[in-house]
Amino acid sequence: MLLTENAPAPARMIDPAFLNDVLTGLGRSPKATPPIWFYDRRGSELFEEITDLPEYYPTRTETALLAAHGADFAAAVGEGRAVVEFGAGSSRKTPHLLRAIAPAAYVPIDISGDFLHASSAALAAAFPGLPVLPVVGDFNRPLALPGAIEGLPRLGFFPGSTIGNMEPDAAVDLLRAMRRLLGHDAKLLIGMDRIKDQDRLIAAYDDAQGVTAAFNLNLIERINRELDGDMPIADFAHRAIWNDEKARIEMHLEAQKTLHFHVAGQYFQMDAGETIHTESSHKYGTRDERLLLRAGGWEPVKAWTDDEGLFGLVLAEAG
Ligand code: AVI
Repeated sequence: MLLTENAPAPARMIDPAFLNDVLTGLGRSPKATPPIWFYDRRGSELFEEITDLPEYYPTRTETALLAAHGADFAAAVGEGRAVVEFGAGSSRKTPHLLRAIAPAAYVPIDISGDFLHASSAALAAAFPGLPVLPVVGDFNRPLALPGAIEGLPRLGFFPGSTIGNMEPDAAVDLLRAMRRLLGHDAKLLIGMDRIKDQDRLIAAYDDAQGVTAAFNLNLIERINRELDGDMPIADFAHRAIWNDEKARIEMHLEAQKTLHFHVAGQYFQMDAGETIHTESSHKYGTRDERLLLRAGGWEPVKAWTDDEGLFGLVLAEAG
């Protein structure tokens, strides 16, 4: 049962937030752009391909955890909650949780209306009788939950280690905002990628088939197409670096020679070897993940991991 309260935003020619982030990011030193801009249609397709790569363990590991521990989730969470998923539900992960805990409603929140409505329709078809209430919006900004779940206890669901793409201070702010949105008796099930062997991490972000490189370089295609840019894509190379001090994989686009280009009429220059830092993917140890949750107003109560300890799924209660 798909119930829509919010209409998708109308399509625009130039997204002013994208323009502002790119011009500001290319103007600073070192250059950096926020990772949200990877996800145009092509970027989203490439990300889906990444999740199937042999080197990219997070998606299959987390999905296997969700499939394996349904009885535990049901015991810890109980029936009749409203599940609020931060991000459009994935057809691979979300059904495992919904089947296990028999929720009273399902509310996926995503900034991309098209993607959200497609995934919501698929989940509504798979769970007849479950009210599915998609909310189009940016969960990094204040938003309202549908009136239909008023009074229901909530379970926040934030899989995929998406929290890892945020700087730790922004991650704490988001956890606090989730805590406020979900209420005092809420629980949160969150996926976090663990710190591990450096070679394994780098391979996951620099795969042999070059899909992650294409995903990173697609940002340049998007800037050229949507922001009237002339960035020479062939003169950039994908780099994935482990930053040990900050416990994160960084993706960069490295200039292969001195470059001169324009974006929206503004001139930029890059030296050979200079990079644009396009994404950080923070990895958390078992203590770090608990510390992060507590700082965000959540008390961790249980955690599940795979045999190799690659990925953590943590259940926390509103603190
Ligand atoms: C979406 N996010 C959790 C992915 C990650 O692993 O940080 C994005 C990604 N970037 C490169 N590969 C995957």
